[in-house]
Formats: sequence, C-alpha cells, structure tokens
Amino acid sequence: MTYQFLAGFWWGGASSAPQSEGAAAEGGKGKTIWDHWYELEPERFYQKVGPNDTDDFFHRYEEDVELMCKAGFNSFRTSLSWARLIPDGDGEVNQEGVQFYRRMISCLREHGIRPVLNLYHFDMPLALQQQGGWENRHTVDAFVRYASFCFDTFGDLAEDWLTFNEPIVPVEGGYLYGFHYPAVCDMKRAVQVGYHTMLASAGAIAQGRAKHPEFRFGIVLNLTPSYPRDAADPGDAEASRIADLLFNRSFLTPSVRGCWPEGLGEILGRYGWLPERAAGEKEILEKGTIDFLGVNYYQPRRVQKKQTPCSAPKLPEDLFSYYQWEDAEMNTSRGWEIYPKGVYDIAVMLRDEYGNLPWYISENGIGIMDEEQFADETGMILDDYRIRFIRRHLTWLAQAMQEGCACFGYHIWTFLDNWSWCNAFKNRYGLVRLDKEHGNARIPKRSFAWFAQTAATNSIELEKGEMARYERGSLSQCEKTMGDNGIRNVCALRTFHL
Ligand code: BGP
Repeated sequence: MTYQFLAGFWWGGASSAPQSEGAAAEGGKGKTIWDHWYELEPERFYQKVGPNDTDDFFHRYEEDVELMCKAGFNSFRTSLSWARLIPDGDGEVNQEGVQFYRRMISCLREHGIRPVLNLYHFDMPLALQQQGGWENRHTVDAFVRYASFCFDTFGDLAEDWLTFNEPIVPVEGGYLYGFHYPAVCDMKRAVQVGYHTMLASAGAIAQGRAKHPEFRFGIVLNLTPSYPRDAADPGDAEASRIADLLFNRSFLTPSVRGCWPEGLGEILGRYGWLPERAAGEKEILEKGTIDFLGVNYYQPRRVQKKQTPCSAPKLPEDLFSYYQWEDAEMNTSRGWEIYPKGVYDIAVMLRDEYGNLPWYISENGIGIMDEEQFADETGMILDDYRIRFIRRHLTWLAQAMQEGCACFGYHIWTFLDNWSWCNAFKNRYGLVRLDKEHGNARIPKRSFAWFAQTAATNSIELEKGEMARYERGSLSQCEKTMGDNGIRNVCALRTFHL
C-alpha cells in the first residue's frame, strides 16, 4: 500500500557544524568546549578521535551538496558555529566565518535545497564557558546578540531558523551525567542551565520576529515519550508524568505556549531545584514562542515507580526508575530501543495538547557499529536495516498524518557519517559512508538510492504488519483507514507555506 505525502513535504537530512565541518582551528574559528575538552582528556573520545577530525565539510561542502541533490534532498539542516562567527562568543566577528557560511548556504540554494539553519548544537564557545556558560545570565544576552547578528547577516539567504538543537542534552550531558563538558553532576545547576537556555531561545525569537516578521522560528527538541510499566498503577503513572515533565515538557511547553508546564514548578520547588529568575523574563518567554517545531526521535523512555522511594533526591532518576520492556527491540550498537510507534504517539500528543502546530521530524536514524561488514564487493554498504528502520517510522508518521497531525517533513540523521561527540565515528548513521581509510571518500550506501526514490515519488510503500506489531493480532489501524490509493493528509499545514 502506498502513502502519498503532501506536496512540498520536506525530504532531507540534518547535521551540525561541530560534527561535520572539521577545520576546528582554521578560518579564524574560536575554541568550543569540545576543542577544549579534547585537549584536556582525549581518552574520553572513542579511539581518541577529536572534533578536528570530522567530515571536512568546511572544505568539501560543494561535493556534499551535489550528493545531497542526488539523494533527493529539498531541504537540509545544519548549524552555524557560534565560535566560528564570533570566536569569543560575544564581541568581534570573524569575517572568514561569515564568508564560509554565505558560500555554503548559497551553494545549497543554488542546488534547490532549502537551508534550515540552527544556531546552537551543543557547541558553547570556550570563552563563554569560562565565564560559567549557560549558568551565567550574561550568556543569554550574548546568545541573543549572536542570533540577531545571524538573522541580519544571513537573512537574505535563509528564512527557516532554529534556535537550539536538543537543549535538554547539554543539561543532561554537562550537568547531570558527565557526557558533555564540564561534566559536573548537580541538579540545581542543571535546572539553571536549562532555564537560561530556554530564555535564550525565547529572547532570540522575540527579537528576531520583531525585526524579521517574514522568518519562521523554531526549536528542535528530542521528544522521548514516557511509557509507564503499568499505566493502571498510580505509582508507575506518576513516574511517567514526572519523567515527561522533566525531559519533554520542560522545553516543549515554554517553546510552544510561552509558560511552564503545569506541575513542573511544583516538582522543582519540592526538592529545592528551582532556578533563579529575574523580573521581565516571564514576558520574554511569552513573546518568544515558536512557529514550528523540529522533533528528533530515536527512542522511547520506559519508566516505573521506584521500588524504594529516595528520601533526598539529587537526580531525576531518584524520582523514577527505568526498566527494560520485555518486547523491546534493540539497536545493540547504540543500546537504544527501536520503537517506531513513538513517532505516532508524539504526533498525536502535539495535535491534541499543543494546538497541532506545524512540525517536522528533524532527526531520526540508526547508528550501526562496524558497518563495513555489510559492504558488497564494490564497497557499497547494503544497509537494508536502515531502509527498514526509516520505512517503519514513516509508516507510523503516515498514519498520524492521515489522522490530521501537522507534520511537514522528514530529515534523516544523517546524510554523511559524521563525528558523534564522545562516540566519534563508532556508530555510523549516514546515507553516505565516510571512508576514513581512503581520504574521507564519500560512498553512497544502498539507503541513499532508496531515499532518493522515496523523495522523488513523495510517497512510501507502507511497512506491512508494522501497525499490527503493537496491537497484537488486530488488523492494523493503518490498513483499516488507508485506502489503496493512499490518502493525502489534510491538516493545519494549509497556513504554513512549505
Ligand atoms: C542527537 C544529536 C545529534 C546526533 C544524534 C545521534 O541527539 O542531535 O547530534 O549525534 O543524536 O546520537 P549519537 O551521536 O549520540 O549516537
């Protein structure tokens, strides 16, 4: 059965400056926390591969953009590097950085690819981190200045802007679980970092919108639906509510509605975790709401109540426990559960609880270790598992769209295998293989041609049986509601010009 997507649906991919550009010390770029951390502790990075050793997109973007065209991309998200544009994070501008981004964005446009520009992808300029990073209110103002500079400088080349990619991740990585610099563990500081990040996003949007009303502003959030072990058990249901508030709604509700989600303040207050706030900030949050949302979806969150309640919680996990779902399908390379229905659940939640705002899948993909084991004699990776992974997620997305959810695009993570933080090149996510042994050659995988074909026809063959998988034995909802000819979705997107 074929599903036809609406005309203008975004087909493309996402990447980020720190994971693809390389040239960490070239072109006048300032240091980021990643450059610094690698200098301090190279052994934290898989095979000691650091942030200078990525895809060399800085020098090879033209070749990559040509390939994106062949993959059928009509849109591409990457981030601008704050430290490449403003080496100290605030103050002097690096004109070489400006010229690089103008050339790169123009190249995308010349090839008919819509640039979707993100301002921050985990890459704090070191100079600002040395003054406290997101803990320091000054960083919020510096970010708003940086954002406004980008809107003015590149606004003739791009109109779709994102403030942050997964703002909860630097909170988790840097201030709770130790996988980002500065790798401290302190819930109160973590909440302050989260609050200031949200404020920076809203401040940038409020200011940008006042000056550039024609732009569309958004944020990318990694939404991880929280599933309780037993929904009928009040303890498990409460565990799921808390996890959802802390990890999803903490950024989702302020971004969409300009206020805190009900219940979050009560939880933070109960344990002395409330952030410091200043007069006038509530109004900034109210003004800086988004026009559209990017949803990164990789895995669900499975939670249950704590067997022994913790008397003095210090971390979110002191308020609930994780558990392994007995039916879980795992991507063992990454240790993440594969649960395509999560896409549908997110879509319905956004439709029913967040006014059906326009959104797109801004990242979805599968990272696999030792992928060369799947190469054929020509060196092409036969990544049928990736094709199936994408198709299963698109099947649920199609179902959600069929039910009126306002999704307008799908971006794969990622186009070309790239550097992944402390995991470096361990897990490969690309439609294109990066052959590090042969001068970083770009070699399309089998999924590349499949993606191109899908984008060209703007349709997919639904994954048979996918919907039935979680509905034990019943005829899938999808098969019940989708006619043989496929049905176009009709949703709020009429007002959101693609
Ligand atoms: C998202 C990030 C990306 C990317 C991806 C894959 O959270 O936005 O930057 O890295 O996840 O995850 P990982 O690289 O950790 O395997």
